[in-house]
Amino acid sequence: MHQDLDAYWMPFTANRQFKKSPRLLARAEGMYFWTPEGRQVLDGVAGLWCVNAGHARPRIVEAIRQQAGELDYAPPFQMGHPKAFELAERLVELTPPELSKVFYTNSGSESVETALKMAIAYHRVRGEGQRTRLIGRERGYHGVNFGGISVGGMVANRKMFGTLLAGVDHIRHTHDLQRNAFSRGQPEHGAEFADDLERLIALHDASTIAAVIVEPVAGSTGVLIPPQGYLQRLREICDQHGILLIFDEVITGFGRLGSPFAATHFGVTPDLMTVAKGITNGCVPMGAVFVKRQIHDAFMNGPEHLIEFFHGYTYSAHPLACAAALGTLDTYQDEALLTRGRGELAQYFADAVHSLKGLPHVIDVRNIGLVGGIELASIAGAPGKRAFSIFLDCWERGVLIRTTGDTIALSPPLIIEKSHIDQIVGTLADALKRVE
Ligand code: PXG
Ligand code: PLP
Repeated sequence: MHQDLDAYWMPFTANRQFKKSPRLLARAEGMYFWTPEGRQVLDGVAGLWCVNAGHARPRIVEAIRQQAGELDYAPPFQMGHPKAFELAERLVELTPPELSKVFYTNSGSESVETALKMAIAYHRVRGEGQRTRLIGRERGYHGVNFGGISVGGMVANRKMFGTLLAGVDHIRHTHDLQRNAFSRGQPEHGAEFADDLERLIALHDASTIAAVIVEPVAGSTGVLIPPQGYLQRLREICDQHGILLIFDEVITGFGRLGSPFAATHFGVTPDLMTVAKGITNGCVPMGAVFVKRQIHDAFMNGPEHLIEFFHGYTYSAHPLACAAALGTLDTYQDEALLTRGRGELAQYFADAVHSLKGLPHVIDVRNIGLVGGIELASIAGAPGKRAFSIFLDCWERGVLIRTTGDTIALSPPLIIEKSHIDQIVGTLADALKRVE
């Protein structure tokens, strides 16, 4: 390899370390990547929590190929194309029935910005323009744009970027190792963490608060699974106070938990729901915001010739993305992938990840659907270093995992078989035994 790596400033990457010993992927199919040298690497993280149907699936590839030759681009403002409408109808068949309107974006970050703007504007069109505050949660991840990092709760993503959005506050996170370590599925303790919202309501008054945004299961910040009853309690408090509840389902959407969405999985329906990633199986960038009909309808009151919501992207409803999404939904349907992460396979996955309990440095194992989190004790003074060593070791031995801080995250494609689970967890176990 004599490729020049200089010009590309890589995202969320230790650029200098990477360029000294690059990790390149050249091809992918099914559960595997291949490096330019032809080394096979098992994908334990569905790319970046997005390739839910596995790589290079024929119906998706063919849909994109055909679309590129048929309609490469169509302006989305004051114009439309058939697949954008077809996709919307297909999508809202999968969501809780109340979430029956969909607005397209190009990423999770854009979905979050869109949902936050919709929430504030919704109150304004209803004559409650004083409801402008946004409430996020500690250890939340909502993408990297200004709204998302403002409501987000990861200090590294926030501290470099000034004062962020005004009028944002955060409820506490739900991580409680002392009471909940090594829980299978939803932890038993901590529904009362939702009551922290009452504290912020007492401080700011409900009449100033537009919305609360949370990830039903926090992914990027280390696989934090909601305690039993927690999401129900958040929903109740929002309802009592006229506050909109936004679920950020960028990771949990499209089958990750063993149901189409976390909302369907937990039986708690938010007012708005953001998605991305699995909507196109990661093949073409796309995101979306689902909203309740009454939220959409609140905007539909002015003269008919006027634009109702001053928001949108050049690439909203991009034809290639719509085609990829339709091919993706076909694939999910053909293979019943959106519910594959429950039942026997999820049991097997849960048993496998929990078998890591007792290995060196492991202080917690968490799981839900086809998501696993393995939290390690940090090396004193070097947080994240131990998990990153494990990541490098697994990569050398042909398994791609993901780490955040000292938590290892597993989120394999939903087509995974038991033999792949054995390989991922076996490789991880060996790495844990070797690591300093
Ligand atoms: N919300 C949530 C809940 C996410 O997980 C985003 C918004 C932003 O989506 P985009 O498409 O703008 O990246 C995400 C993205 C990780 C990791 O390693 C997770 C994400 C992105 C990058 C890394 O956990 N999730
Ligand atoms: N910046 C400039 C100068 C633009 O003209 C546009 C869109 O027309 C944008 C940014 C926004 O780009 P996008 O719609 O792809 O988000």
